[in-house]
Amino acid sequence: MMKLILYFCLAIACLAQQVLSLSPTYGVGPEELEYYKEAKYFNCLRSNVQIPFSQVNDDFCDCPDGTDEPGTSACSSIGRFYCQNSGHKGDFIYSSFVNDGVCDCCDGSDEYQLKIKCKNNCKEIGEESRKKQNQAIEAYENGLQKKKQMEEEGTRVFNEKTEEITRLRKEIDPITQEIKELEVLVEQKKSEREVENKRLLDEKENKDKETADSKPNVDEQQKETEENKEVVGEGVEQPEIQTSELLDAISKGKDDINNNNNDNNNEDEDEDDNSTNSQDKIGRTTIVDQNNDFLNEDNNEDLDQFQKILKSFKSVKNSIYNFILPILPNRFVSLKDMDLGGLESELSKKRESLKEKENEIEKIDKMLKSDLGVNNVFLPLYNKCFDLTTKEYTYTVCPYEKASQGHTSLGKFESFNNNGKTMSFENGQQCWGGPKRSLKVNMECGGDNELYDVQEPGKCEYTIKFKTPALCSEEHLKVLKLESDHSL
Ligand code: MAN
Repeated sequence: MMKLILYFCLAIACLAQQVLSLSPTYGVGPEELEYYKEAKYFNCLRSNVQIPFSQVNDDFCDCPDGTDEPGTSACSSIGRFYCQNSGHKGDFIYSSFVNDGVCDCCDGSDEYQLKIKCKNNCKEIGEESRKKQNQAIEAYENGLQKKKQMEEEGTRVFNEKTEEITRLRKEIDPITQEIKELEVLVEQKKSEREVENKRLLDEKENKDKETADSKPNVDEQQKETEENKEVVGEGVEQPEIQTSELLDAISKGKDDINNNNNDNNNEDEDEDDNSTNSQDKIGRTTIVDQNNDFLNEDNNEDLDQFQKILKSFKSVKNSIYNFILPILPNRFVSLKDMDLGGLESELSKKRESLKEKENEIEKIDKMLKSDLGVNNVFLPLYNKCFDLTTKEYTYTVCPYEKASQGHTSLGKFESFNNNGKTMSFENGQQCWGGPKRSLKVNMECGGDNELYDVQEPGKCEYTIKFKTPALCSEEHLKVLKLESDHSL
């Protein structure tokens, strides 16, 4: 029994000896070493209390800030212990981890009471960590190079777009002027046509009246004339050939028909005259010689055939006419020589071209006025989209535009925040029992533009990380290199 008490006392003494013999600088970080130099008194570092220096690292917490026990766990809730970790990099752990039976420092210095035997594996860990650090530095340097390319591309595109918008703005004025002129011409043509139509109508009414007076069966003749009218292309005035006119020509024989066709061809060149001429002929050709050989019953079939051929010739001619006119360049057809259809088609082409240019100007203007970062570094991200596919969804982020989760909108681009490091997308699809969906894209330096690590920290409030060369900086590279040097 006496022996046991002796062993116990020895063990306590050994332990006390171990703690008591702890150097006052044990567990002190390199920046604070100077405050732990041997002296009569120790000034607690972060509180206005002075204690005898002999009480530093005596395993009893005296300073309210715990700074008198850097190497023990006595001030467990507030103190910090510094692991030297030679071969790797020094690090702080909570004082409560000291001598708790778990190896926290890679050099094992936190477990000096030998409750557990810790291996010093700082060298291996250090080598691995340096390898990773070097890779990170390499990736960063690569990112910085790509950033330069993005800046170059951004500035080039910015200048090109500035030139383009200047050119487009210059092109707007003459087109607007041309549209105004065309509008006037179209109005003119319309009123001319109205006048002409009215004149023709009056004239026709007069003729009909005259014919009615001189011939009782004029109604039938009139009906036949109406039936034989051609359906002409929209907006294009066409020569009318009356059946009676044809019959008249036929009654005079083939030569006359040829002449008549030639007349019609000439009329195509001046359509206003054409209409007048054909109307002129109405009255003159209404009487048909029923005894003409060519028109006897045997020849009715030939006549039908002939009329069909003439009709198809006219419709082919009309189609060609309608097709060619709109595509004929202006230098071949002067505006004042165009008919109403041609002018209207030209007007709508000009209006379309104006609209296209105005839209393009608006688009470019919006882009040039956006926050494109220093040296337009973000401009290469404009009009681009990036995807991240997880087990559940594909997330798409189109910087400056919109973001989505599959088909669900996560919002429209709102602004850059957090010193240009976060892109905010707001007002996405309403969440069931929650807010409208929104997304924060947190950017950091990387060798490529790439999304990763999507989270939904709040219901329908999403975050996603975006690696981009645009966020790499020379200053941060210096910090990385410094950290790497310190870890040696
Ligand atoms: C969908 C997704 C989820 C979201 C729920 C909310 O399932 O958009 O991200 O949390 O809706 O109801």
